[in-house]
Amino acid sequence: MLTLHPNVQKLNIINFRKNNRCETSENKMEQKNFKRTTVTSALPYANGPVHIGHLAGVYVPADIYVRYLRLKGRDVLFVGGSDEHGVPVTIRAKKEGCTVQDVVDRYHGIIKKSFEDFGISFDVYSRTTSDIHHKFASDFFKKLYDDGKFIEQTSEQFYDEETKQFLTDRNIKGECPRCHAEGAYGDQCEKCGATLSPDELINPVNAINGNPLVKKATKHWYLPLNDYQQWLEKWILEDHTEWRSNVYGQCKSWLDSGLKPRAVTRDLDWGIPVPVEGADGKVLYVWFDAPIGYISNTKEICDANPEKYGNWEKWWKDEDTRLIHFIGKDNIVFHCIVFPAMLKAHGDYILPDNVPSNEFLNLEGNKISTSKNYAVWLNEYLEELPNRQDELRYVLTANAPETKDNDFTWADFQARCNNELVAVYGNFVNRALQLTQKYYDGIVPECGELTDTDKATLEEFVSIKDKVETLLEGFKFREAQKEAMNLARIGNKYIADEEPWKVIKTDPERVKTVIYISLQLTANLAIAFEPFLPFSSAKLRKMINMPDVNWEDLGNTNILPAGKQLGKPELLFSKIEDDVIKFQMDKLEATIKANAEANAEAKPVKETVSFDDFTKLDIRVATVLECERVPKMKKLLKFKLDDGTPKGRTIVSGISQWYEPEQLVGKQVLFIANLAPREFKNGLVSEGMILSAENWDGSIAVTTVEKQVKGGSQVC
Ligand code: B3M
Ligand code: ZN
Repeated sequence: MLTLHPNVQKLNIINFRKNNRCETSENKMEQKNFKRTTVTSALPYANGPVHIGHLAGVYVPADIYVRYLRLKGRDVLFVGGSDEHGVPVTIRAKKEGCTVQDVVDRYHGIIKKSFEDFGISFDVYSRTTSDIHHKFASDFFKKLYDDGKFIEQTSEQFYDEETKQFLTDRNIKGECPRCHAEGAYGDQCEKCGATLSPDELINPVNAINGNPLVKKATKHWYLPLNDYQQWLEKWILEDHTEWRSNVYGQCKSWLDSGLKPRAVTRDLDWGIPVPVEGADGKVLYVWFDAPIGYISNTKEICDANPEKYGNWEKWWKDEDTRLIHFIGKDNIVFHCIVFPAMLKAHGDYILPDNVPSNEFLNLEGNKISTSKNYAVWLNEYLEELPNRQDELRYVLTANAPETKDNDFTWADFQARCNNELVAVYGNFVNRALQLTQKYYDGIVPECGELTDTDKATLEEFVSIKDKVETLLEGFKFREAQKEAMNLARIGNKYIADEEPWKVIKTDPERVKTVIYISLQLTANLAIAFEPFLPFSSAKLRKMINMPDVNWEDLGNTNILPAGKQLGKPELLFSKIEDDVIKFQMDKLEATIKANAEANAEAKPVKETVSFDDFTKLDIRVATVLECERVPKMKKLLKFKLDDGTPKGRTIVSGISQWYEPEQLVGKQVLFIANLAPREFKNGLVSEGMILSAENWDGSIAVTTVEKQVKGGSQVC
């Protein structure tokens, strides 16, 4: 058996790491020789508090990335702020019966505090109502105007003669031309999801007061995106093939359908006045001024703190600066097409090098909605689960919607906290530190002879740095965090296998080595988790008396030298009890119920159909022979029906939330017998549809017949 002094061992292992260095981790930053990175994260509208969807989609990934760059000693500036213009804030003010300024002041404060509370480590978090921003955005527009980069166009737009106002798309409501739901907006029907223009709405009215609308001519300035089409095609489709496929795909589809001029001004009384003559009552379109907010906020912090940040221009105009935008998927077109075209038109600015955009996070299977109050609000979370920021950061990253929409559920939150943070990471660290305390008065023991298991364990964890770095540089935060947790798993398995609490009775010398190795692993965990879980890393560093984090120490097997006095051990994480989860579930259910009650009026009757059309539908009765859940498709129930044929019929229905399968066996149900079969992703085919009624609260009841009939009987 080979014996190594820890220092020799350290050298060997560092060599091992160098030799095994994975080529791909030679990151882009080094290849391109960027000197610094400007990281922006979307400016949330100050029309409500921020929720877990915001955190998961944008702010936690951006923060992980920035913390990592800082730990690597890179020059980085993290820019955020509130988006305080646009229609959403004005709608909120009308709803709350206060001024728009009141709304943005209140929510800017709440949002800023939530970000601070969750450790989102902005260098600057400002607002688009600041004087600096107003001047900056106004000057930006003026330069483009003076340089002839806009086209002026007069068009007919919807106008409310009583309030003497032109209405933006969002402020117009009417009947959806597709699904005929009432209350569709001028830009989108929330019921069927169709993207609309106000002209398509049936009976458009003012969404605020219900007034009828007329068409009236108005002049606006447009950025002719079509002029940038070719340049954008090359810059994105050829030069940025490394962008995430969701981002690249969305850009490609916009480019493929051909870009058109886009209005950059609006008729509105809230926003930045258009700085040219003849533009009274007009303001810059919110999507024109908001991204400029990234630049003006940079200017604000640099001007206030030049020793620390230098001149603002180096963060936006120097080719050696790498610009990264963190956003959600609904913002892709603005950050990849519109804003770059604005920057290009201006001419002085660098362009984003990457735009890591996430998909959406759902909540318990439903869409998160600010207007429906259906969300986990960050400010409320911290009141109800105090000091559990890292638990939420952990679960949101573990479930990050990086490549597809994902679902947050409280059951998963509890399971990940208890089975991973508490049972793996926390448990390992606690054992290592408590045993050090108990056997060695909290002093790191000497490392003795290494066994094969020791060596294998050490070798496993020296590769962690390369793995985590490669993943973080590639914006794969979910995988990167998984690697950090794997390190904890290695430690947990090691200490459980070595059982130092038993060995102490027979071979106390051996225990010193086991504890020594466990403590080095603990120190590595504190470093590896630092970008992801900053609060618990700080707590752990205090426990192991390691005030500074040196990222380069990751993978080092001799961080805490023998003889070092450690701090007092405490539990790193504590269990989430069932009552906490129940409280949250009850709260969501109460919101769903309140929304359902508010929408309880009967739905309008659909378009009349002829008797002939009606008789085309073949509705029949069947008896449920079998009913079961479908693996991996949790909304579905699979029915085997007696439909009067020898073969029977299989129908799949999305009603598992409302019935246990056994409740339905033996029941007679109505179904459509001549509906085209539908195939699900897993190959399952549904041969028709069971008819159900939707109750006022959104719950579902299957339809049945008043007395038993033969399977296959036709409804007439
Ligand atoms: N406020 C939209 C949003 O919150 C918008 C982002 C602006 S980023 C410049 O999704
Ligand atoms: Zn619709």
